Amino acid sequence: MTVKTMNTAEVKDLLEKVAGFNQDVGNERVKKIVHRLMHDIFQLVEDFDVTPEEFWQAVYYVGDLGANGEAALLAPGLGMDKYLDIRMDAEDEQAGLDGGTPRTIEGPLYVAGAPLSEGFARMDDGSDESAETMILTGQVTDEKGQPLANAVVDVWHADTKGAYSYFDQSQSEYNLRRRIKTDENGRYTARSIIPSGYGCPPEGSTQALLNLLGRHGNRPAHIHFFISKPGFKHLTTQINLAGDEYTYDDFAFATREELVVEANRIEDPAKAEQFGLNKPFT
Ligand code: MBD
Ligand code: FE
Repeated sequence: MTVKTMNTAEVKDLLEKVAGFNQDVGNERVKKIVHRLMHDIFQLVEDFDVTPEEFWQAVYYVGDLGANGEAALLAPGLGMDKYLDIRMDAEDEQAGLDGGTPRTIEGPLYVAGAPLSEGFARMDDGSDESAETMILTGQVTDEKGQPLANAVVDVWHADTKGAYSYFDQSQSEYNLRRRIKTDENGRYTARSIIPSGYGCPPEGSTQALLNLLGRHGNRPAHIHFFISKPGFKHLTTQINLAGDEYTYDDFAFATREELVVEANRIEDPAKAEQFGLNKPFT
């Protein structure tokens, strides 16, 4: 028994007033976008016969989502971050900017201002004795493959419980977050611990909606990177560790084939030492 009200003069007039079309102040782009947004929400109410109870449930859901700080967590779960990435890829392709390490989403757990060092950093504070040591090393190059010295590699990742410092108050400040400047060969090395995958808070708003969609809220073990150098395009990316149950089933849709890496276990202590195992904390 759907009633049709969307295209009545009364609703059209309401939408125009809501978006401030009859005011000659304000921001034109915001007005147009809010007009379209409210139009589409009203249309959805009409098309799905959304009841007032369902409507208010949705409004309170958004309130709760904000109150528990999960707006930027639901966004990747609903594919929004990945969608923007797909758009940026298409833009790059159009501009002829192909090749190199592909981008993927930033996620909601970056913290600016991590300790900065040159060439090498130890990222973990040493407090987790059960953790397995991880050596991360790489080279930053320009689009022609020429090494880039003094690029900043900003790395962040979770601990063995899948938790990130700052958001997890039990970790020390900037634990598992570092900025490393590449050396004269464009190289950087970090000593850290192997992270576990992230899972959405089980009692949170994001997981509540995912449950209704029949979806899990897990990410595979991963390591985030920003790569930057003045005069060059900023790269936001991650690597995903191969062999994780969620490597190809990420709730945030961030995995890309080229970003899946096998970790090699180094058993020989002499070989491990080459990677700076006994260097001091930086
Ligand atoms: C994460 O650690 C993350 O990287 C993303 C994209 C979403 C939630 C948690
Ligand atoms: Fe993450």
